[in-house]
Amino acid sequence: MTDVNLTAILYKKDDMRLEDLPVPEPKEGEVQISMANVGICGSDVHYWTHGEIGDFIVKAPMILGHEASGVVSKVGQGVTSLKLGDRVAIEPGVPCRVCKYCKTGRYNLCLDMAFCATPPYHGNLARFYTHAADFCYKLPDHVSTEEGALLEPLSVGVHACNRANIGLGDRVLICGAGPIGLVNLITAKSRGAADVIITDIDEKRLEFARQLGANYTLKVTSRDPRVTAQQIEETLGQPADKTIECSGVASSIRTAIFATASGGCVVLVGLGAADVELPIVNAAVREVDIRGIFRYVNCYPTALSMVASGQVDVKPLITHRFKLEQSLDAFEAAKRGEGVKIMINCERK
Ligand code: 572
Ligand code: ZN
Repeated sequence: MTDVNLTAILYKKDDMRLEDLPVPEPKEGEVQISMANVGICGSDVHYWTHGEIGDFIVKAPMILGHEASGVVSKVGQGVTSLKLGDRVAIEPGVPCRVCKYCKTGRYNLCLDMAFCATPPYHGNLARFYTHAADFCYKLPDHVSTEEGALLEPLSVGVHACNRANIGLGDRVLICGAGPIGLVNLITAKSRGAADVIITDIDEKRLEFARQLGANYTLKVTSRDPRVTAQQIEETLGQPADKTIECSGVASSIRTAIFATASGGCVVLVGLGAADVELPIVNAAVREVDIRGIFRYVNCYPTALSMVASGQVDVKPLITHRFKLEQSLDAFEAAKRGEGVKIMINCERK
């Protein structure tokens, strides 16, 4: 196969193909990017294995990938912020810029957001891709393109910790030690959390979390959320000030509420069943706020500063590396639940 713009396209459920597509040309305000690294997200795997997430259904072939970085290879008309050869991290969601959410700075809530690899919008797991220049962030020389790709999941951690208002001295509970639990762990620690306890049902994931700086870990064994909450309180010496729930599992969300101190906050990051029974009166009468997040907003600059300053090290999150040509193997490994972050390198040889 000729390979000018080798691209990973999802045709339908269980049908991802590598094909050579035309090289896209940057429109006004856009840059063309020679892709460097793309991390695999749970949603990429889910679209591949199920063909849909909630109301978002793959009805036409869709290019996968949204945790990405690359090198500017062409500059569209009117772009002055970037030049040929700039290494950039790509913020994958481009909003409408004119609605009330965009105009008040909460562009993540924009109803017209074009988000990479969310139907009907293409992602960037390819050799070449075009993107709005103002949603590309130039990487300093000492920040790698792998770190640039990791700014995407890190931004989810930054937004969740912003929503929980995590700060100096906080005792934080993180439920779930998958990639998103881990970026929240890193972010909470860097914001000065005194103690972070992280829970999971998988001991290997907890060991990984300890290596990344978790003060305490708890392997969840009880089916009773009150029992698990009691174990968390005993470990921390008191209930958690703030909790970030990253599993989306109903029993874990219940645990999150019971384990959070009165006046505290639970941020729901993980998404599972659409309807979940919760101890809502317990939360209400103890003034435990329950907040959601939708991706992130204004977080890329913060995530980049955190990495560029050396305050956080995201590189240990990468456990597997594949070339673009090996994308199917990479997705198979992700489907098997191997490792933490699987990174695909899109550079030619
Ligand atoms: O990296 C951003 C991100 N956001 C995810 C999932 C994976 N990666 N979200 C969960 C799913 N929702 S959604 O609204 N949707 C499929 C568009 O259910 C978006 C946020
Ligand atoms: Zn994602």
